[in-house]
Amino acid sequence: MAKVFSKLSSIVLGTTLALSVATAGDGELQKIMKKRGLTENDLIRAAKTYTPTGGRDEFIVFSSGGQSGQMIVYGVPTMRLLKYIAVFTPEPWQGYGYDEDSKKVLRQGNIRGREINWGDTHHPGLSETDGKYDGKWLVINDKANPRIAVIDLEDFETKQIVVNPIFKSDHGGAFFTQNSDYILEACQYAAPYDNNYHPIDEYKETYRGGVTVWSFDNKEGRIHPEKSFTIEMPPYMQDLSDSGKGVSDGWGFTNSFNSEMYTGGIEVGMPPFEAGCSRNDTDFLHVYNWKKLAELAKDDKNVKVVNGMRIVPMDIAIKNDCLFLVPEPKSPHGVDVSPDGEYITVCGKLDTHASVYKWSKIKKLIADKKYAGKDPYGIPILDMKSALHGQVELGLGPLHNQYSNVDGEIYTSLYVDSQIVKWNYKTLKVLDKVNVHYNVGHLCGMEGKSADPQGKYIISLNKLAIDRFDPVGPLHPQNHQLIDISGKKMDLLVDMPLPLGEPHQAVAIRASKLHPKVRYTMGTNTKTGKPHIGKTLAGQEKVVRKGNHVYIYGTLVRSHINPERVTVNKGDDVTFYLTNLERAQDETHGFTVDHYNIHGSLEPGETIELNFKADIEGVFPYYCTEFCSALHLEMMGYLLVKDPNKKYVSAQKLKMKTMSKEELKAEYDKTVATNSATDAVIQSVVKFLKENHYEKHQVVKDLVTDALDQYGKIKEQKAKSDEAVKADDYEKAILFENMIWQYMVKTADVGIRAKDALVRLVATKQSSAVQAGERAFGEGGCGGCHVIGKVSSGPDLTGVLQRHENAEKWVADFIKDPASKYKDPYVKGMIDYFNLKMPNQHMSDQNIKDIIEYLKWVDENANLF
Ligand code: K7E
Ligand code: CUA
Repeated sequence: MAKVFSKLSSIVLGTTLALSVATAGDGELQKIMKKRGLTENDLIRAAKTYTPTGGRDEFIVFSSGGQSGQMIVYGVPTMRLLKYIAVFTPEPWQGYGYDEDSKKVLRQGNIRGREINWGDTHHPGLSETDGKYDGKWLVINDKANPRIAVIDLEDFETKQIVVNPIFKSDHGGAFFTQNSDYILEACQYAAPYDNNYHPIDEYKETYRGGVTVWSFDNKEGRIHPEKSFTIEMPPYMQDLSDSGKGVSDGWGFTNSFNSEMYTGGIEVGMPPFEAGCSRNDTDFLHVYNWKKLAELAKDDKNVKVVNGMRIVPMDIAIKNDCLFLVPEPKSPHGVDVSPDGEYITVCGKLDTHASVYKWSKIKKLIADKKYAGKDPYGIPILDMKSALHGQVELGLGPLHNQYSNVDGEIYTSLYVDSQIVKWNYKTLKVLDKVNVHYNVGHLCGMEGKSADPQGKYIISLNKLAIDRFDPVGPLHPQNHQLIDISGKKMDLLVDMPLPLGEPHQAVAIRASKLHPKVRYTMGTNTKTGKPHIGKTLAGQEKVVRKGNHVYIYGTLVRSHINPERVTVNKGDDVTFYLTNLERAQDETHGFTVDHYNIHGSLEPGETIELNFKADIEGVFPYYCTEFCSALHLEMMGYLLVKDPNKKYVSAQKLKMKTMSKEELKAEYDKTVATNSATDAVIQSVVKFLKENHYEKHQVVKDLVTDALDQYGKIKEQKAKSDEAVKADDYEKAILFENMIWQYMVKTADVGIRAKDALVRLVATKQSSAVQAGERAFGEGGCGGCHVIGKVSSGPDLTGVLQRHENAEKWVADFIKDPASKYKDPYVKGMIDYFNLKMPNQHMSDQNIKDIIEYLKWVDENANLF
């Protein structure tokens, strides 16, 4: 309470308590460099990545969260973590897996009736229009339990999980086709399509790989399994994939690493998989016409159905010229299609070369039916040499590629050499190499796998951190390293440890393409986007019993939960339907009932459902789990669970001393007086807002709506207070007056934010010098004593340039060397009045010049302060 009051008094009195901060003088930078052992290059790198408070990033990265089954969101170039998105794994902060609606999404991922509560996420994909990222949907695969999840980029929540019913693992997904009609998901470890036992000796006959082509609705953001199909492929252990684009649109490309069809067996005296899978010099790049196959798959004649999945058998695909193999250096990993779709680069882990295939050559070989042979399943094999544009020696362990905005430019990770190579896939020339820390896997370029790569940065997604960071035990974080690629030479800027799982692949998109919402329509089920069956508005709160099931229709708004007391019988089923009534940005409330293992996160406007059986007797506090307001701790209630078969003896009532009526009346008067003082502040803000036509600015309008929303609740409380006074119940009246004060504080809080925002908008535009001046004013600590528009612990500076002759010079001299003017009668008077001397803040001449510009701007807009 004390904290709130001091906040309010600062609102009422208009004073700001700030401490002055020493400015960085000229020698300061040198001092810090010396102390921290920084070079000039370090400073340049810092300047390229550092973003002052309030600044935003240019790109947003969505990284797989590896074994955490989640996704990681961070910004570039700051490498600041922004969010973890819960996908295949329960995540209590977001309530994911702890409230009913998110559980429904998570449970779509059950496999053969079993709940699976983790995932091994590998490859995120962003939805595309014409091969360019459209910022609408994000998908990711789970390698361990072959599944694909769809995340809505309007709210960064997982909306759908689809299980692949015939694969036993997947890896080469999730890859959108260029207009997001389909998502490709390639199998990894070959296995029988059905769920039965098949001896491994029958590997060649009964084990299969393949690529599932999931039908996707880019408007609605959902996969439609019934419109999807799988292309049967040999058990070659399909690996990474990519979908064609531009000239190769309609086709898909998938690597494989076990064309030997080796089946291991250390225990029966065979060499391990790793030896047997790399015996041949080449494996196969699978080239398939998914577009034509999608048409064929619509006809029941062309498919067989296993576990509900429509499968196009190999012979149908072969007969229709839809499936081909091209040899590729053994045990490859990444396959990446160029922005125009003409070049397909394959990197082999065991080969030091990158192999660049040319789509027009492959196409011609297919059209001419020029086959070098057939594999044991009858799939035509194209001649490797004739399909190749060329090969380039890059180094040890090339894995994955990304593109930049420069034509022909490609970046490849070298796992064994721990390097990134920049080269040209058209001229086949190596251009530059940079060392990264240990063992890079994927690379993440800025929209680097779209038809419109942006260049600027590449992120090296390293597998090992080893000694890079402060030790945190034998399990180390992963290390993402940001590399500037805008110059001729690559320049490694900064490291970021990622402590959640192994992020295999990450995708980056321009931040300007994302438009997430700040609130939901009131009462939304966020998982379906539809009104929630438990939607409850203010005044509709109720508790309904139906047999042994108690339904609570409740609401949350700063700072109370309605209802605050719920009593049920032991053994009852309990359902909480809760709606967050807030409209204000970032006013999330959390909700839990202690001991019952439930938790919900309610974003503004969201309704959630929480279910449990009240199977233990007792008193269970429930509360809001987000520090949502000054009175967040008070945002609570009690669930009382009593045993209907038990007799409870009432406890002896303690005699408590109470206040006299006079004392109560005095407290009531004091509270009322505080309220009217607060109201006066609110009215002055409202007057300002109206005079300056706040309604013309949507941002401010939203804030004012939030503020008035709170203010509007006062009337009802006032009526209750007056009623209590009439009934001579001052105790109750004080409580209602306190409630009024709560609403006023909230109104004033948002109102002042609105005012600040409006001032920014209606004031004359700040030149860059004015902006620099304002920054220097703030960072230099001037605000510690001077508040624009108010007398604070120093004089108001509005009009300061009118107060002196030749004022610009006067003020500049004064800032530069205050002591030189301490004897000036005017300054002396000020010193006596404020009992403070203007200190020397060691401002640079440039800072001072900018501050003068800022003060001129202040004068121009004096009416606003
Ligand atoms: Cu780790 Cu793409 Cu699954 Cu390569 S993958 S590194
Ligand atoms: Cu709502 Cu804390």
